[in-house]
Amino acid sequence: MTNYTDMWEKLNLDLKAHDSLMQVLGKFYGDIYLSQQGRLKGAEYLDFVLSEVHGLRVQELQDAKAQGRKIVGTFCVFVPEELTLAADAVQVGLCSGADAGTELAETLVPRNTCALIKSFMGFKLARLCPYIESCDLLVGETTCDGKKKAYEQLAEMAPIHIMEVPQKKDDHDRVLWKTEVLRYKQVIEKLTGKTITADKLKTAIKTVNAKRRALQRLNRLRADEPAPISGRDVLLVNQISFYDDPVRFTAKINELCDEIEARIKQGQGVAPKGTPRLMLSGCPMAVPNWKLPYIIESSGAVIVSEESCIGSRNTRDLVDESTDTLEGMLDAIADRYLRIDCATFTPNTERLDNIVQLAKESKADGVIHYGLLFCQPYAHESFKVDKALKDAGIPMLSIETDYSMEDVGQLKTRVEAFVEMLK
Ligand code: BJ8
Repeated sequence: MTNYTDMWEKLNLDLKAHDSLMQVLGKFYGDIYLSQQGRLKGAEYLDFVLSEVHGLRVQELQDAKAQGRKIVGTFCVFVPEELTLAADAVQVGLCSGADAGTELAETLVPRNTCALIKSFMGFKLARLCPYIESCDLLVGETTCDGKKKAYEQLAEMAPIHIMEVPQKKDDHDRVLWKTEVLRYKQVIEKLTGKTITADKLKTAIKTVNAKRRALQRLNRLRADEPAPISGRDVLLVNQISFYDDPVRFTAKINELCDEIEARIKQGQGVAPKGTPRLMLSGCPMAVPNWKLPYIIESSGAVIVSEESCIGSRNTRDLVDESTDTLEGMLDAIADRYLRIDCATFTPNTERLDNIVQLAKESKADGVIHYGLLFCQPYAHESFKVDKALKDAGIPMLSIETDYSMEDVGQLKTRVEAFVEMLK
């Protein structure tokens, strides 16, 4: 096994704390993932990427930097990866799903801040994340108040550009958003010293769309009955999509889909026919936030879809590929990203329609609405989601939690009761 200690040292990680984190993560992964029965062969790619999460991929980033490429870290699906790639930079997602550095984070953000924000602040402050330490630029965005204010603190520690995401989707909001897309184009061009041409942007749009198409294909296939792949594995696929090389990732996911197609032909699944099928909806589950999926799938149900930014919300819409002019492509990018139905928008009625549609398409028997504790936007919308699903005849259970393990027993009892009711 390659020793990455020198690399981590150069990145100024706290080696001792990092070692402990890796040990916990390895055990957690073993318990939740490697214990699964009937996994697909293609899941070996997932296991490999995860086993090298702070190793090989980080090494690749250092190699890219040595060749003059820049690394851009993001916290939200509003940052257009197409522009980052067209400027020959690498984009990595930095949303964090682990309880790490929380005490340090709470010296800069209020205690009643969601776990996701505390996590990325904690990772930075405790020097635990080789990705954030590899970044030449962080890109934040004006979505929820918690993130906005946390970025002000982060700006004291690292170079950061903030994209202004509008709160509404009227015509003048579209004008603002297009301006922000253009502003990001200038920022990334300045960072990399490369001009984004129509040809480069076209290629980048195709690359990112291909990644989304592979994930859409995976989502269509898993709608089959019996479910051919576990929700845990698909969540992992979505999590990995934020930091693996996009071309390699797309090829691997398409291979996985080929294998699933063969499995479907043989009528095989990860759980017997008739197993209650659940959809997850709500806040993103960043790696290694696998707590709730594990609870659900060890309570006699299988997860068949995720209405979340680390799920369908990020893959549902493609950038229109029909235009060849630079201006036309920038418009297509602005339009595609403004279709994201994040709960920070008001109103956000399209999310309700999208949830009902996805629940039907994935043949979900019920929905679990997942809110991170102290996340106001998603907690508010959970009431409307409940009503929309009730009107469609689909039962919903609302769960609020964080990254700690203290409530596992209590959550399991509630999930088991919900699954029993669906039976
Ligand atoms: S587009 S969902 S990735 S903002 S959970 S930090 S909302 S308090 S993550 Fe998100 Fe972009 Fe929207 Fe998607 Fe705030 Fe809520 Fe925390 Fe959240």
